Amino acid sequence: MYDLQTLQYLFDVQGYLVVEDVLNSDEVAELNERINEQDLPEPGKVQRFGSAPDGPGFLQWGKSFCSLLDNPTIMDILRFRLGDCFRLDRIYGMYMREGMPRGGLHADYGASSPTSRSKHGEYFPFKDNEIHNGFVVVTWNLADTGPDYGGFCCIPGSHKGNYRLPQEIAVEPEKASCVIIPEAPAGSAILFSEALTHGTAAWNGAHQRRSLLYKYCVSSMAWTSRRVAQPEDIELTDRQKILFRDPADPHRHFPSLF
Ligand SMILES: O=C(O)CCC(=O)C(=O)O
Ligand SMILES: [Fe+2]
Repeated sequence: MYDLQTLQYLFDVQGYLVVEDVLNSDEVAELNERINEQDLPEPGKVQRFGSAPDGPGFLQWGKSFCSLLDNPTIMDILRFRLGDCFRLDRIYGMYMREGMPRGGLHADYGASSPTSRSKHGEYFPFKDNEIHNGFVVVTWNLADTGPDYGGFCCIPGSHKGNYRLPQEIAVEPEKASCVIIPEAPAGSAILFSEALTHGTAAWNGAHQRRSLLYKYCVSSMAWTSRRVAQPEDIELTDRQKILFRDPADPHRHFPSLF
């Protein structure tokens, strides 16, 4: 794995980052086993599972899901994006079977966002060598994803873009060479800024896509008015509990995670 400085550089210029081998094969198998136990409907009409809010979502399915909340490798990377104080805003799992179609390209902030009023190219304030960029998603891949299969796709660098996504790319992203599907094997985590133009590519793998998405934001922000609940009967660490707090000003009303 690259050192933190290099990861910071790559995350900044690309708007996303793939960190491989964060989980070993036993850890991936354990998470998959817990998901198998849920007897979820076949992916098809539904593409999401274990969402929260409301409730604790898939965090209730076992301690291994809670350990991902503050995985040490990922926490260090999140820290340089979100500062010392950030919260968990929402979670969900994504599963797909062969032949499932793509979703639309979108971004929640910046030029292509339908709602954000943040100035184009300015959602990404860089101050004192830190990027306090609002929302970062950590996607844990429990099955191989990449150009051969599908899964997460994005336009690298688009988080700094000043223009809206052109219609001809939005309509046929699979034909646009600027839209990439990063190689992200089982056990890897994809981190991306919600300001990045991204989406879900059609799934062509014979195996099921399985990813767990954890969405974090700076402590003073919130996406929804509802909160992810702590799981019952699973012991969380003090640090993990901080992630469930209500939005508040960093440091003054929200403690540091570090
Ligand atoms: O991983 C994917 O398929 C994309 C998920 C997505 O659009 C999101 O998390 O906002
Ligand atoms: Fe998205």
